[in-house]
Amino acid sequence: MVLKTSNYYSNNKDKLPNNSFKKAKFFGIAYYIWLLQFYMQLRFFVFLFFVFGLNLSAQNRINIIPKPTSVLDQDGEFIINAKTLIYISEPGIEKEASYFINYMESNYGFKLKLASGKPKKKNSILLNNLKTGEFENYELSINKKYIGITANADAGIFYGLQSLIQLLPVSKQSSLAVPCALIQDHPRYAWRGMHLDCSRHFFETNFIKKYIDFLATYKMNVFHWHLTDDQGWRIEIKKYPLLTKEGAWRKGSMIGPYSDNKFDSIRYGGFYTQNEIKEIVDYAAERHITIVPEIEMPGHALAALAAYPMFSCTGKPVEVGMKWGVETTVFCPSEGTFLFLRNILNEVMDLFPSKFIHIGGDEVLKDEWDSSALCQQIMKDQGLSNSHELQSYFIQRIEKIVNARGRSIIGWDEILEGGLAPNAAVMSWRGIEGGIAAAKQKHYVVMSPGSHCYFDHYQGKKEQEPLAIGGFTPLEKVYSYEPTPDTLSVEEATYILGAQANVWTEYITSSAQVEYMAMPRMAALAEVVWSKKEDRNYKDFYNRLLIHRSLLDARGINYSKTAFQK
Ligand code: TNX
Repeated sequence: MVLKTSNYYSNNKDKLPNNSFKKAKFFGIAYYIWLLQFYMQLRFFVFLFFVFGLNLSAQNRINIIPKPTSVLDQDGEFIINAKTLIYISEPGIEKEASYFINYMESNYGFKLKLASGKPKKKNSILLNNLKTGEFENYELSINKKYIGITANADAGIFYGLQSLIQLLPVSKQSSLAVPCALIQDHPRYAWRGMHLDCSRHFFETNFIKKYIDFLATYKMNVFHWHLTDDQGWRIEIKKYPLLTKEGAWRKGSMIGPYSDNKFDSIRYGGFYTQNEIKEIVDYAAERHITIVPEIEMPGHALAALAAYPMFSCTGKPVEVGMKWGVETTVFCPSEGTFLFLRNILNEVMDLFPSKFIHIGGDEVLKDEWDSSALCQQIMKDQGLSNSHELQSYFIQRIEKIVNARGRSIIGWDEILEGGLAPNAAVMSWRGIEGGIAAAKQKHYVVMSPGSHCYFDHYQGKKEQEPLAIGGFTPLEKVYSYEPTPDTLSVEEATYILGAQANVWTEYITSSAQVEYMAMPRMAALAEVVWSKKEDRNYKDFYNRLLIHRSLLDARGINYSKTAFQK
């Protein structure tokens, strides 16, 4: 308004008559008008400063990703130093407290102490678990004297600490100023997932832990660990040692673009021992992350069949895959195979306490089944009319094994074909249709469509990016994803557990490249699955991310800069 008036004034000033008397009179009036203008402009700038200036500084002070449900920026700061004491409301949350103590020690070099006795509200951090149920919400209250985190369960305390960590200055110093604020927060979805394919390329346990730490930073709670595929079996199974002795190693790998059809002849492989797996499961649990292991069947099973060829329909020897893609050699739906897979799954379930066990189910070529006399006989005996129904029969047999241990299966959306197993959850990857169909049938769904959730796709112009499988999924596109399709009724929508991004690694050969492909897209997805739908605003996210980058830099993460290059 004022700016407009000032333009108006300056425009009209030129039109005044050139007469000295009138000029003198004019200057008198003009002076007063000018004074008035000056006063109004001053008021306007003071107003701007208080309204937007303070707001801006609020935005700059609190840049948590994913955006919390509500943030009230308050005046002042709390200073954390070596004398700050941590109090816990009850013994259960010592592990959250020690997570924070360890974090502080390794990042800032001083060790906070866990205090006992009546909490003192002075230079202290009070962790208060109300223990009212398995909720993930928390309240983080920071004032000049103390910091309080109150939650209904351990997970909320952990998430409150993650928010606090994001508010700390990144540089190493002995007193750390944290802005005073009141933050109340809870997630939108129960399944906030990230996947990693460790078959096509193998990643050491230390990197798996680092990856789990990325998830923890963004309050993600499911790590989908893709452990078996055509190109390598990566989990030690005591009963079948050849799975890792032979199935974990390939003679060479495809190199360069798929169309070049070129290979190296370098023996490649690796696997996780059961002890390593236990350690990683515990590491994830300390960070409130459930690991959902994936054991692929009946397709993507070449590595297993290279070790135990008797479980394919032809029984012919095969080699661990060197080429990416889909193989015709798959598990045969024979009783021998079901026994083999039952023994494997039992060891898997001994290691992983997750409710869901991922059994794959995608891209099953039916060639061998169609030409197998045994398969024709099974179809006849079971009254199955086609090979899709045979696949459904296969999955239902596996479901019984998993359900017998009180667990549930989850599989890629192909498990809908030929009829969904009674208790199966569906991971929708070929678009969202599979997810919609499953939700309408009252089955749980995790959305992971290739269009928005495939982090093996390019995130920038192909010519400027390292070789990837294809596609185009830039940061903003990930951020725009809405996991609940609007075609579902309110009741059907309750079956959408959440969403997940997949990091397939055919073209991702190193852990540094995993970081590059996953970050910062993981941060965008975290906001999709955690924050309020109505709060989603790419510009606001992007501004917070610009500041958040310093944390990624401090942690030495090889995140992609593509989204920041304009
Ligand atoms: C399809 S997603 C696959 C994977 C590949 C991926 C590459 C899914 C269930 N199957 O085997 O690695 O595409 O983007």
